[in-house]
Amino acid sequence: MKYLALIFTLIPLLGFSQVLENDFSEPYPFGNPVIRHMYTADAAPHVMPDGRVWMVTSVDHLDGGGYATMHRYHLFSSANMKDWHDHGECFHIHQLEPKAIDETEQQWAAWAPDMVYRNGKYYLYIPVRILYPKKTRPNGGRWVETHLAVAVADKLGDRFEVINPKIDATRGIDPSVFIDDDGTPYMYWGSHDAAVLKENMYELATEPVKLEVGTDRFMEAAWMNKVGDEYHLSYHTKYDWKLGVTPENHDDPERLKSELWYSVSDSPWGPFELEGTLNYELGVNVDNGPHHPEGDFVPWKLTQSNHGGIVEFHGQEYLFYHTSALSSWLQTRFKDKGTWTQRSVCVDKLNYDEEGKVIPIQQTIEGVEAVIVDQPFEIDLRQLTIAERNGFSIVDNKIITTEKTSWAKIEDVDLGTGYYYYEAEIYEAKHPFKIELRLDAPDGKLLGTAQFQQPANIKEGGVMDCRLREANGKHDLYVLFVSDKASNSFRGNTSRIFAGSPLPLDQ
Ligand code: FUB
Repeated sequence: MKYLALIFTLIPLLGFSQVLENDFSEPYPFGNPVIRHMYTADAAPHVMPDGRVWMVTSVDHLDGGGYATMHRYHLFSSANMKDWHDHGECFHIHQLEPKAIDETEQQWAAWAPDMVYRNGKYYLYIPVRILYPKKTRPNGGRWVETHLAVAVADKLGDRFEVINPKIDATRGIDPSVFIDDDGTPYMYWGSHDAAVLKENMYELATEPVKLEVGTDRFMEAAWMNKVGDEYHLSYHTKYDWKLGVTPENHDDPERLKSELWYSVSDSPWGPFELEGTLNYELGVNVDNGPHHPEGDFVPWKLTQSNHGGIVEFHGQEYLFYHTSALSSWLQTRFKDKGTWTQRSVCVDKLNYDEEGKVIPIQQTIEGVEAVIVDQPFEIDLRQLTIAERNGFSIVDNKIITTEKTSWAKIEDVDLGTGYYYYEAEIYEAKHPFKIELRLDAPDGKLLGTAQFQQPANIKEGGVMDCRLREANGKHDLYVLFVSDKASNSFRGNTSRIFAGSPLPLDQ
């Protein structure tokens, strides 16, 4: 904790150090980083209901200036992981505090965000970092305050509007939100803190807890990735930032390096056990990478701020991280390392060995190849025949259950290389219920859970939807209706699995 506080107090001083001119006259010649017209960092990637991969990123100032000058977020999307469209600024720190930058003695910044979709809305999680330049700590360092805020948008591309300027009981940075297969939304942040979010997605439903992560090297940037039934928590390690990297100490095993590690548990609450490295120090082993004139390492090596986000897209996982490759190119044509806070988002593949352990990613300068998805956008489940059913009947288009868990089996559904969402439109329901989607048996693998819980919605009807995880291949699909009451009834219309292929930008 002391260590982290020290970093927070020193980073601003270090970050101000370098302001170099950017020369865009010669285009950056490689595929990584993926955004090359501005500086981006801290990417949070997710497949959204349009089937595209979206990422929200921090923005590092074009003229440098350091961590205190991170004031806004941009949104980008891709249909193939390779070509990215800039949807523009989606949030500015002025939306939280109009005087945030110029008129107060405090300097407000927005650091590594996350963004999730839930029941028709998009939620943006913002770590607010306030620096008090004139208020010093007893040790001479500057006073820093951090907390989390939430903003919401009805559609991606719209500006997010603040819905909660400060989530109670949050202190720390780098929020990441993970919705489990049973529909529970967890938030991870700070120094391995975790809590469940309320259904409204902008308040905590539980007290924060400190997770056991199996190492004292955890520093920041928690990210949850569920792999099969295992919960993989990845994070940036504490490192020896004073030492820096030189040609001499470059490979020294004793040097504490800035890496991404991950710890594993069978529960989202842990305890987690350290399992291994996900991303080596930035710039290590880059195939075909340009070399620094002074040594056997790439000139864009960063000695800190290794920040990761993971997304699965049609059968392949990808790690999003950032490097200073672009600033190194724009400022010195790869003759020097680029700047700490002029970072750029890179994408490379994340693979596993035969035992299911992560193989540390191969950082590349070429980037990944384009993914071509050739399958329908949606599967309309109402058009498919129910091969078998249990515990419900259909009368006048109304589903009437006689058991707390009833189900319909639909045979041989082709989920192709992946479908990412399920949605049902409900007109009326007698009692709250949820819909689970499972593979191959009523108690088979759970893909996702859509909840229809709020009494107000029960009278009015509405849409229930959920994200599906690992919905691919050809399977018998089981649609389960689960309620506390055996005798329930509801009437609906749409029942579809969708986001199977990315929509073009204009739809
Ligand atoms: O980008 C600002 C901070 O640097 C993030 O919050 C950290 O994870 C590190 O990337």
